[in-house]
Amino acid sequence: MSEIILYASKASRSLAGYWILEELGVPYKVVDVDILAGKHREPEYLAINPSGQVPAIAVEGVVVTERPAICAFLSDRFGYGSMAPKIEAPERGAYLKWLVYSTSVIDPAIAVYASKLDKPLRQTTWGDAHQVVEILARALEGRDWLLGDWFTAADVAVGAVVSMALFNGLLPENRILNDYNDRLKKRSAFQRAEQLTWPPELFAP
Ligand SMILES: N[C@@H](CCC(=O)N[C@@H](CS)C(=O)NCC(=O)O)C(=O)O
Repeated sequence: MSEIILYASKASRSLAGYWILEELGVPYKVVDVDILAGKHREPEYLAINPSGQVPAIAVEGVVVTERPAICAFLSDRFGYGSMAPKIEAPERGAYLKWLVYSTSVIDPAIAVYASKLDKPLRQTTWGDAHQVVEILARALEGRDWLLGDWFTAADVAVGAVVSMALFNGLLPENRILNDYNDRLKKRSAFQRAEQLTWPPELFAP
């Protein structure tokens, strides 16, 4: 098995990195890039990710950053045909769309909503948070996952963003999205990832 390294910091968006690795069930090593201690700004880590952000992964020395790219790369490599629809599968198009949507549309919409500037924005490449929630709710109505019965890495990429946003009250309330989040949280891989991202000692008095 290839050596997989996950660069992660506690209480961060590293959740997505842990989660996809736990879903794939592959062994991996964690390098703690403690953001609070400023490790993400040290030259050793900037050589891995010049943005100084976590998560990042390295597989046999090949570095991948950005959560949807990490989800796509690992799933093609270790879950092709299961966590990632194959290239010829009709589901591949929607799969790629949701992967990209997770951080190119949902993330900025959340940032604007959180900043209380939530109003129609012109000349941006994403919609507002209300539109995002409506689109996700429409896609998930009557279905467990974004591709219907098929749980894929797209649910990890989108789910990690949505789940953290809902926890922090940074998306408008929606029953379908809440139910989706409940289903995500029941997955054992999600629960392990959550424990690794927010270990109990973080909450010790
Ligand atoms: N675009 C990145 C964003 C990751 C991100 O925002 N990571 C935060 C942790 S929650 C970070 O590393 N922040 C440190 C910094 O920007 O200085 C991705 O999708 O992976």
